[in-house]
Amino acid sequence: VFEPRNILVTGGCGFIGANFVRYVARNHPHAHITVLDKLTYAGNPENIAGLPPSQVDLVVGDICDVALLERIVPGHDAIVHFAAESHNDNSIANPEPFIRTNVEGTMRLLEAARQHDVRFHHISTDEVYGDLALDDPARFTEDTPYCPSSPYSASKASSDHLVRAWVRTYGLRATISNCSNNYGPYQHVEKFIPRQITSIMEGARPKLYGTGENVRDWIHTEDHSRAVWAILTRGRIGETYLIGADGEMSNITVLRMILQLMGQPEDAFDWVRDRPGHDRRYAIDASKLRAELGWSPMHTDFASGLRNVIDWYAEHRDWWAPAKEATEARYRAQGQ
Ligand code: NAD
Ligand code: TDX
Repeated sequence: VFEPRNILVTGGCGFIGANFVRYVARNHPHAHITVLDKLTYAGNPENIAGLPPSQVDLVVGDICDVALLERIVPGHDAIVHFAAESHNDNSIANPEPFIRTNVEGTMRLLEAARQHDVRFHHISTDEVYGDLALDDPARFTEDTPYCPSSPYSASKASSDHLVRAWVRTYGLRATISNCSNNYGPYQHVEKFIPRQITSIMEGARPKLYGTGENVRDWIHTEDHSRAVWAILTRGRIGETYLIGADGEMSNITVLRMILQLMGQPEDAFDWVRDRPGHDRRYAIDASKLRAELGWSPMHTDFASGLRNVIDWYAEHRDWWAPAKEATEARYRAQGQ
């Protein structure tokens, strides 16, 4: 078992990164975490506020900044790399930052990890595998061929290939995880679940893309954090692990659950323009992670998870309200 003492977490002020930092601070208090985050529109220092300064430091900066990496990487025994441009719709509107942060940024971190012999864990997505037909019984496994659809998923696929090359060519001690759609607290209001919840809270109607039949495989972000910790500390070097909690659901089903939980009629939403190239279905077979590392999800009741998330957004209006109007303005410009 590898027990990291000084962990560099990139993107630790974003949704999943911040949940991971909070998870580690709570469950592994012997570990010190340095968060490296550029604080883009998606990063918010509030997401890690209140954690003991003896456990967590924030460095505001860009993963593409070689001089900065040279200064802060030495002394860390692990890098957990969450930082990314993460939203498909943004990548369709403007792909450039996705290539810079997700591809070039990952290369810069890999180089720093190689130079200083630091264990590396790369956070990626199931979207690198493309999509499945709605009626296909198959699910993604670690052997599914890469076939990304959007500029975002192509940039994440590129980053995965870079990590593999650094393992094979330079012997970097690295692992990769590809996770399905996360939900939980601190998720940006541009994403499906928080967008709909906060729109209803503002008296606006949710917006469903296309037919609403697209399927996503939902996992609670805390189960993602537990899986990442298991892979970081006990995973085999050079391996990829898929992370998913058997949470397949169509978008329209999720939306109707949100409407019902919030006391709205089930048809109180608008159909809007579909996402270009919209992936139909994602589905994860997490057998390898379950069998090798003994991981299984704790949040298996999606309806109660969703209720907790609705409560969280109700209690944290000050956190999301400042981003809401700008986000909706961007969507309006795209007809979504
Ligand atoms: P997010 O957009 O909420 O957060 C991304 C964070 O990275 C932000 O804090 C942002 O400020 C930071 N960042 C962006 N560019 C940076 C740069 N150049 N230098 C330093 N920091 C930078 O994203 P998220 O949803 O939390 O996703 C985190 C990771 O998990 C990503 O790698 C994403 O591809 C992956 N992932 C996400 C999901 C999901 O459902 N959201 C599922 C699977 C994998
Ligand atoms: O308003 C909306 N209406 C709608 O119908 C939005 C924002 C989305 N959708 C649909 C598109 C997708 O089918 O809901 C589904 C989920 O959309 P997103 O929240 O944008 O997530 P997705 O595109 O599936 O990607 C997410 O999971 C994989 C994350 O954003 C990625 O970072 C991760 O890699």
